[in-house]
Amino acid sequence: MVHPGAIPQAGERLAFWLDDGAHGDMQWMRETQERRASPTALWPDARSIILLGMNYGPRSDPLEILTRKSAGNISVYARNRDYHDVIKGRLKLLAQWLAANAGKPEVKVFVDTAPVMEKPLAAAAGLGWQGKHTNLVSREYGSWLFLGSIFTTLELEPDEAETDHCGNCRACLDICPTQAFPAPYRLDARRCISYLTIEHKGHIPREFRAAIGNRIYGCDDCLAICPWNKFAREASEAKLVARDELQEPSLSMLAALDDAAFRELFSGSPVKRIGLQRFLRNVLIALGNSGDATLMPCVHARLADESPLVRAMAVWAAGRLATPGEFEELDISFGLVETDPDVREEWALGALERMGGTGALS
Ligand code: B12
Ligand code: SF4
Ligand code: SF4
Repeated sequence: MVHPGAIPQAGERLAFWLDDGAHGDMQWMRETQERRASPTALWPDARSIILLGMNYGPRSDPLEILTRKSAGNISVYARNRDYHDVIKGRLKLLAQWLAANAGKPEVKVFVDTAPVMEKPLAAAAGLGWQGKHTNLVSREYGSWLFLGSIFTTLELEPDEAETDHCGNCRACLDICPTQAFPAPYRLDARRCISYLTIEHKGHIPREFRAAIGNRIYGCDDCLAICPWNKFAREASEAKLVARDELQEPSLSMLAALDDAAFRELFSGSPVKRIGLQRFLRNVLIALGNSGDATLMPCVHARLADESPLVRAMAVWAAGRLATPGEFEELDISFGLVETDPDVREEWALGALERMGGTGALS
């Protein structure tokens, strides 16, 4: 529990982050800046904020799947139901109890559904501390807590803030595949695989594609490497335990999904929110990184996809998997008739790379 004024530094830090452009094309972060920076601006009548964490600890080490290159790695938080739905239900029950038992105060519940800085608030409420990877780390659950909050007009006694237990450790900073941390406690979202594969709607810049490996939705590396996970426990809420078919799905199965099959497979999961085209973009990057030439037919089948976003990554993947001469033949069949400028550029850069050039034009 904290009072609304408990995070005086957060607004300034948010402004620094936004002014630096670290939010990339998440324009909604800028649009909600004032309310996000201050819980009082969000709801002037709020007197107390109750912070809650929900454990979603994985069954096995998420870093292991990264070595199985013909499978897609979906980040732990998205392997079953959307946490917004799961947690909101729980928070509402608690809020109802509060309303009925504490003199009918006004209550509002949020799980990343309003502009609330959940991490610094949770740290101020003693749930954990913001680690150098910027997420909240708990001494009891490691990195694996979802956060939510209940705002109320009720005056409650505040808890003590948790202190920083990172010490000299920098494991999360060093493991990041795309060097997304310009400094400890600061994340440049534009370089983060979570942002690139989930939030970013356009083509993924060439410089990050190889580093993405088989991460097709989000990334857990900085969370998974944290030594405090030795205290982590497996999620007890069944809706947050990985569904078998999303634990290690084969890239060939995923690349063949049509819209209906995509919606069915990811029904209730946060993955559904990015839509089939962005999802296939990510799967094709993973195929290109698989080093498995037997997967070339999956890539071939997407070279004539109706979406330029998908076609572009099919070309990139073909450039990485095709046998000598094969890419050049495909270029004659598909590249010469391509009309989209971005996809044409992928053909040109792919050809250049295969000739030993850098392909560093974009
Ligand atoms: C935008 C966003 C993203 C963006 C940007 C992430 C970021 N670090 O800002 C992207 C898309 C990259 C992202 C990725 C992920 N996200 Co996210 N995301 C959010 C969201 C909506 C807002 C976060 C925010 O306010 N960012 C703005 C920056 C400025 O705030 P900040 O990160 O707190 O920055 C602080 C530090 O920089 C610190 N600081 C700055 N300088 C200094 C100096 C010192 C010395 C110190 C101590 C601190 C410090 O002060 C800042 C203010 O507190 C929250 C939900 C919410 N409403 O809070 C979820 C949330 C943070 N995400 C979450 C999760 C699970 C993830 C992923 C793990 C998902 C995944 N597996 O792919 C990754 C983790 C990547 C990472 N290392 O952060 C959870 C984190 C839970 C937790 N235990 O902390 C949240 C809270 C959602 C939830 N309700 O559970 N996310
Ligand atoms: S989520 Fe992945 S890419 Fe993003 S900061 Fe962490 S390790 Fe780096
Ligand atoms: S990995 Fe190390 S530096 Fe990073 S959050 Fe965990 S304890 Fe802190």
